Amino acid sequence: MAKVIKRNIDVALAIGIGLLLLVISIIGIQKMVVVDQADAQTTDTAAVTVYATVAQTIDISVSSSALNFGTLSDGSVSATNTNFLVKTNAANGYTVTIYDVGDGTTGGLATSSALIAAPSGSVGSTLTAGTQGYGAQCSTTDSDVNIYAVYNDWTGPNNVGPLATTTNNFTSSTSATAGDQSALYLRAAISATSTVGTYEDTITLTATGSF
Ligand SMILES: [Ca+2]
Repeated sequence: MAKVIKRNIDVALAIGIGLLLLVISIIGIQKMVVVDQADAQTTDTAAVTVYATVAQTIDISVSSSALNFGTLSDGSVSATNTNFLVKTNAANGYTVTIYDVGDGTTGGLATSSALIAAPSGSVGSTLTAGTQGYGAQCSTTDSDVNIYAVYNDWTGPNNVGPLATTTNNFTSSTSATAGDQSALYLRAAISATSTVGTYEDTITLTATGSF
């Protein structure tokens, strides 16, 4: 009888020890779980690098692509004009040059056989009624625009600058612009004996950026 009781006590003790070990291990696991929660990553980042390019741009346009002096008279100096606009992101500005077709060799208003010549080289002239002549001038109210001296006499007495089949500097600026506006003026005069005909010239303005 005493042996049975002792065995039961041993069994109960073994079960008790077993339960105690079980509780201890559960507590241990819980602690491990708590440690894992403290280390858990709840945010993360990913970086994206973005690239974009701004290209060099320059644009020149004229408000009138055809000008007409009408019928010239030996009693007056005739004039006509068009505005031109330069846009560029060139940080150091731009230069505008001018050249014309003339008779293919010399600048001027031409027919297939006659020429009302413009001044050549880098020197201008002053037109007078009754004497053949032709040439270009520039005017602007834009303080950013520099007009090369030989073309900067619009307020003078019928002054004109040269037009040639090779380029002359016309205007310039030292900064980028969303739109610098100036005006190309042309003047022409004839004599009493100027050759009859329909005269024509083509003038090209070229803007070159200083990037
Ligand atoms: Ca301007």
